[in-house]
Amino acid sequence: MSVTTRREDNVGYVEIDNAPVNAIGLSVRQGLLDAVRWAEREALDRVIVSGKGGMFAAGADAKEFDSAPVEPHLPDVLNQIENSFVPWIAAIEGVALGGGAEIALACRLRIMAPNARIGFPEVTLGVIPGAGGTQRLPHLVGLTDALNMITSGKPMSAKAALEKGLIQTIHDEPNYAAFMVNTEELGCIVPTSDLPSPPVDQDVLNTARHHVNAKSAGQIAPLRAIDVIEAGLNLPIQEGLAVERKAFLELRSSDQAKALRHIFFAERAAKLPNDITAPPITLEHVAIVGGGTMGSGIAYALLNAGFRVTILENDAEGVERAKENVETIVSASLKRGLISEQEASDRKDRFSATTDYDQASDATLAIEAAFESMDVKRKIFLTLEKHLPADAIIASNTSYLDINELASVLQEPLRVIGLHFFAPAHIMKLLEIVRGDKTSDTVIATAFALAKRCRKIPVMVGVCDGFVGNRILARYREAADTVFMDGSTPWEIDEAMVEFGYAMGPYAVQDLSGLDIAHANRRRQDATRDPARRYIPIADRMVELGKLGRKTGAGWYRYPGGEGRVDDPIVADLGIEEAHFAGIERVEYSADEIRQRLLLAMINEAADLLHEGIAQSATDIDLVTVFGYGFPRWRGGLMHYADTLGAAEIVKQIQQLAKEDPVAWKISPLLKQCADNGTRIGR
Ligand code: 3H9
Repeated sequence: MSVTTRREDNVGYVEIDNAPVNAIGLSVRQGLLDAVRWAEREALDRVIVSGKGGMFAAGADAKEFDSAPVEPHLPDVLNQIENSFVPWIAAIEGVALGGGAEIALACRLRIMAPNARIGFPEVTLGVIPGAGGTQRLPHLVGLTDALNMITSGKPMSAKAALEKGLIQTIHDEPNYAAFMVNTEELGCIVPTSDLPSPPVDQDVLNTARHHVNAKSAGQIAPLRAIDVIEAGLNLPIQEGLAVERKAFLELRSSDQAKALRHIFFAERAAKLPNDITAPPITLEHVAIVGGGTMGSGIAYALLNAGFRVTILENDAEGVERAKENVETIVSASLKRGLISEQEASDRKDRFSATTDYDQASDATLAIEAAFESMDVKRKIFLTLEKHLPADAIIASNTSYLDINELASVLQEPLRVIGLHFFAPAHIMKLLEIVRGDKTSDTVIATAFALAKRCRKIPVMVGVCDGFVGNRILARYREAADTVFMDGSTPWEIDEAMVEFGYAMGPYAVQDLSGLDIAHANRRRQDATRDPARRYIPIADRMVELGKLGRKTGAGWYRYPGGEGRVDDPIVADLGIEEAHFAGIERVEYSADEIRQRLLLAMINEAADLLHEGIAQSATDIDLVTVFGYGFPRWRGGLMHYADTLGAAEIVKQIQQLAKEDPVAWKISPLLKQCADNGTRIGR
């Protein structure tokens, strides 16, 4: 039974019981409808609806969205609840999201536990509220707040919901508070739909549209939500609901909604592979070597997850810098209201920084986050081996280097793993877990357990230069530089990729991270680079000119006075010059041609990663590209997007490009295979 009913005196208790999150699937909808009839039959004086397990309801069951809707539909069920002569009260603990929040709107009264949250995250799944959210919410909170809540998808606290008029009461025990409501007063409460609509305000609607265009460019659902909310302001409720339902059903089967559902479920399915059954070791104290930006970000991520953390540094200056870095993150989190004073001081108590490795002698995990040099990292590994327990895990945060080579310096290479965090490590959700040839299952299981505790998305990858993410990134940048040298400007390339859905193009991103890191990498790769492969020297010239990005005031763009960004004709000239030296006749690429080259280059590389077994699945590549590299989430990740093009079409286009440069555009065998067999890459 997904909904249980119980009667006490004249009060009916209806409990949604559909673990783990009380998603509102068919059986819940049917159960709620039956409960309406039951309460009326029993002539109860109220129904108190709640969710089992301290969770009201996480919304409609998104797993059902791939099939045709089945009756009873949620909007009809909620109409019945709202119009029943037995008034319903929502007693909300945990979260009331999407359809869950819509159940609450159909009730006469909404009571929330102090730490509960309520919201309409539908746009994050590419849809809009489809069971009255867009129509009833403005009646309670007004137009501006309804637009904010629905277009942002962000849930709000009980306190905010009370202030906005979304709920009437906050109580530690919502069920008890609902029981105590005076029957006569309850009878006088008007159904949400019967409250007056706020007036149409074009300024407010325009601001919302402007905001959505700036924040969620390319996404259909938030704009559609505004249209539907606007339509409802002038329509009787049932007509407004019909407009909402039509838009919801259209969006539900849209490509964007499919892509967003894919990522939603992929994120939750990122777990330890089934064939690894070894239990993880218990971690309590973690040592981090290096307290720079990356090391201190990792430290804070671990402090947040409840670990004791010691940063190990070379000298007193390094110790001070590490302390300052962590302190800065703690203060910023406190200032932003992400943690309380108590939580901030608790994090500080669990943190230390020192030059004395013996202070980490009981650490069961050490993560090296030092300078990207094999020699430096080898030395650190040997020192850690000397000071840490013999079974402690020794991990490297390297972005490119060979984990097997690093592991080989230790007596027990099975204790070595790569933990590739992304900067800023306390914010970015992706964690590439790099499995070395000898890494033990226990160590892998512990890495996945660590990721879960830190609320990161773990993706297991194999050893190669750059693993999954940075190998694709290198190919993306190479394709961009080639297009630049052969005819475009960095700003044209950036604009084309922003139009595709990236928040920033490849050149603006490099200016943020600095051009020196990629430069050092290129020098490391000089010895092994395929001499037949075309080399684009523009980035090297940028470094020679001291244009290292924002930190030097100029990179691919100029940043006069540290503010704003201006296109730099000197940079554009570098492309023209290098093309001239190489005897290349430059061409003008359209935005579509730019996108085609950059995206196909990434897809081809990603297919090679799958073919070589470095990536375990196409979905893993989707997670890496979305959560580590800014690929638009609403396109579902690189390989999900590739499947919308189809392997045969991709191969055809690459074959065309290969006529210009057969080395750079060597088709991945996997793509060829999928094209020949007519199969999806994401399978
Ligand atoms: C909607 O409501 C449309 C309506 O307006 C109109 C209808 C007509 N469906 O996240 P977790 C699963 S659209 C199906 O790890 P947490 C999830 O896959 C919906 N399954 O837990 C996972 O499964 P597994 C609007 C769902 O504690 C398990 O539950 N609602 C759904 O970290 C645990 O999930 C949303 O967008 C779902 N809706 O976080 C809310 N939700 O164990 C989406 C979760 O097999 N959900 N699952 O891996 C969330 O934000 C989080 O899950 C929540 C819990 C905060 C609730």
